[in-house]
Amino acid sequence: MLNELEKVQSEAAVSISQAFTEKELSDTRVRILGKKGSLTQLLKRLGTLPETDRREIGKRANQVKEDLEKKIAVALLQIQERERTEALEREKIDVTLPGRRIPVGNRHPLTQILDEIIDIFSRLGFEVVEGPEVELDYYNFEALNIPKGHPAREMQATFFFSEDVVLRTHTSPVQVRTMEKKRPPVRVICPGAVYRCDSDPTHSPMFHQVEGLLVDKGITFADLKGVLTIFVHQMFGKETRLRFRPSFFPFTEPSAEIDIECFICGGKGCGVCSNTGWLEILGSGMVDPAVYQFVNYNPEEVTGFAFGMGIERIAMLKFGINDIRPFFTNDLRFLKQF
Ligand code: 2U9
Repeated sequence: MLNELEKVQSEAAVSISQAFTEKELSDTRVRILGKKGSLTQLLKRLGTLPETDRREIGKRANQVKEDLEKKIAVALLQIQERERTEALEREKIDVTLPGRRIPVGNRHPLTQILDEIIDIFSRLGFEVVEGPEVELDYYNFEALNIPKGHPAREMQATFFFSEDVVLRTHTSPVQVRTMEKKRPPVRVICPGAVYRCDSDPTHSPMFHQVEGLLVDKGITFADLKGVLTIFVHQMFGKETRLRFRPSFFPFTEPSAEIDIECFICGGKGCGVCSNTGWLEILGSGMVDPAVYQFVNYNPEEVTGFAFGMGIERIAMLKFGINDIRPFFTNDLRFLKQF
């Protein structure tokens, strides 16, 4: 039995030294000292030995047990120490490495132009108001003095949902809705997407407008000229020459379009300005009294002016782009240039 004890001890010592992980060591411990472990089996047989042998072999067996328990404890400490060192090595951070560059995006060129327009009119006391893109024929046409059969309806190739429901062709319905809700003074700008069945290099079936409306007691064409001159000078530079050219819109009377001197040719005439020397950038006019009837404003008490512009057109002029489509195709090579 002493021989068997020596054999268990030496085999167990080898197994303990070979255990690489805590799990392997714990399995080894069970194989030696567990209920059915090699040493436990031997110890159970001690009772069958004669009295004299039992004491001597029992003493030896206890020494072996203590020795193996100590070896297991030491091995455990070594495994834990090695695993800690390995983890530290694995998780080492080189704080001297340069950081990873985070790509910085930029605002869409149309958003940049819109933000600039909003800033200018905010400083002049205008408030931003938005409204639905799917609109009633009433707000898009009727209340703007464009009755059924009016030629202006054909000019704005409209997308219809039904006879009464359209995709708005301009943001003017937002001003009508604003006037329905609020008594004068009204001083709003209305940005948003609008839709017209039109598509070529300079027209997209969806584009963006900013329209504005100012209604109060005693507003005259001089206010229109003053406000829109300030806008043009802040948007295109205070040296920019501009002119008010008579025009016609069903919802304004009188009406005027605003041109700026062509900054490509300096007014001499070129391809961009179709040899006129001027670039059209805004439409405007005094609100037609007929429009006030629809919103229960009294044209004897209040007057006002309105204006409208295409954001894509302003962006194309400011950035020198001759094609509207890249604004909507999400090509980063285009968008990153602005
Ligand atoms: C109300 C009364 C009047 C809005 C106006 C224009 C002139 C205009 C065009 C510019 C280029 C549209 O994008 S574009 O094709 N707009 O010229 N818009 S006055 O007049 C209004 C609006 C609402 C109640």
